[in-house]
Amino acid sequence: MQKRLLLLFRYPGQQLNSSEIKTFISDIEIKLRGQLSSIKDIKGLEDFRVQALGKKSELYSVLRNIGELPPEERKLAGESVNKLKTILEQEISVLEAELKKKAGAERLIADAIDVTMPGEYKRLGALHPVTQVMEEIVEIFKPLGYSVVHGPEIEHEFFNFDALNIPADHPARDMQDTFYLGADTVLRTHTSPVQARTMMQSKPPIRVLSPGKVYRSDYDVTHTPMFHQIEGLYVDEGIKFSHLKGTLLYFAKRMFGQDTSIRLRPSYFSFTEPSAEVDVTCVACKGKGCRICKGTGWLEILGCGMVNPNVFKHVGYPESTTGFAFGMGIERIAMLKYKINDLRLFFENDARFLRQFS
Ligand code: 2NM
Repeated sequence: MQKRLLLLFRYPGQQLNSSEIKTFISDIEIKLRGQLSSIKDIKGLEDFRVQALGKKSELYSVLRNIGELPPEERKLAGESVNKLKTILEQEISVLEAELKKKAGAERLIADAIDVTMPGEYKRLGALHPVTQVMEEIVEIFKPLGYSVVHGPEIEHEFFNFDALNIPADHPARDMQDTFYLGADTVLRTHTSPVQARTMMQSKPPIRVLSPGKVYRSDYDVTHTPMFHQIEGLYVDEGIKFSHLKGTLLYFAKRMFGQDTSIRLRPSYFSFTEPSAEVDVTCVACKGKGCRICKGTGWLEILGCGMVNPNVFKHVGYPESTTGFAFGMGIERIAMLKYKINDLRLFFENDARFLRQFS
C-alpha cells in the first residue's frame, strides 16, 4: 500500500485529485480502525501506535510526500491526515485507559487472597528444660537477695582447685576426672571457681548464684561429660549453719511444693566444713517409700556446708569470715521435677521430648 502510494504520487501525469486523496486516506482509516478494534492488550496497542502513526506509517508517508501533490491539493491532504491522526490518538488513549483498567481488574483477581484457606501453623521454639529449671532456681533465690554471676568455662587450676582448698594430691584433680587443656588449664569441673573469683573481686556481704556448664571426664547411664550446675554463696558477718538450713528448706518447698521436707546428712567437701548432703521428700511417693527413692522416702538434691576458712584465706579474706555455700546438678533437679528417668534425653535434642516443655 505504501509502495503504491509513492508510485501514485510520482507517476508523471497521474497525480491524485482531491476526491482520490480523500478515498485514499479513508481507506487507510478503515484499515486502521479494523486493526484497532481487534486489539486485546497494552502490548498490541503499543505496536499499533508505532505502526499506525510512527515514522514508517502510511499516514506519515503521505505527509512526507505531500510536496509531490499539486499545490492546490496539499492543504486538503495535510488537513485530512492530521485530522485522522488526532482521531486515532484520541481513540488509542481511550482504548489504553480501558485496557489498563481491565489489566488492573485481572491482576486483582489473580492476586486475591482466599481468607477462607487454613492458616499455616508455625511452631514456636521454647527454652530447653535445663535452662527453664536453671531460671526457675534463680527466680527462687532472687527474693533472698542473690544475684547471678558468670565466669569462664576454661579455667585456671588455681580457681578450679587451689582457691577451693582442693589439695594437689586430691583425686578430683586426676586426669581421669578432669579435662586438662594444658599443664595448669582445665575445663571447670564445678562453678565454684566463679565464686572464688567473685570473692577476690569484692568484699562481703556477698550473695551470689553461679549457674553454668561444667565438665567431667565421666560418661555412663547417669553421667555426661558436660552437665549444668548452680552453686550459691552467702558471705557476711555471723553466718551460721541454721541460716543455711533455713535457706535450703525455703528453696526445697518452692521447688518441689510446700509439703516438702528436707533432711541433712553429714558429708565431706574440701571447700566446706562442716559439710552436708541434702535430701528432699520423695517427689514420687511423698515419703512413703517407692522404687524411685529405693524405699527410703528421700531423694538427694544437693551438697552444702559452711565455707572452709582455708578458702577465705586463699581469696584474701580474714579467716574469721563466715559464710555458707551449696551446689546442685541442674539435670538432676530437672529429672526429679519432671519425673524423667534417663539423663541422656537432655542431650539428644529429640523434638518429641523437648516439645513437652514448650
Ligand atoms: C557444693 C557443695 C558444697 C561450694 C563452695 C564454694 C566456695 F566457693 F565458696 F568455696 N562454692 N560452692 C560448694 C559447697 C559446692 O556443690 C556440691
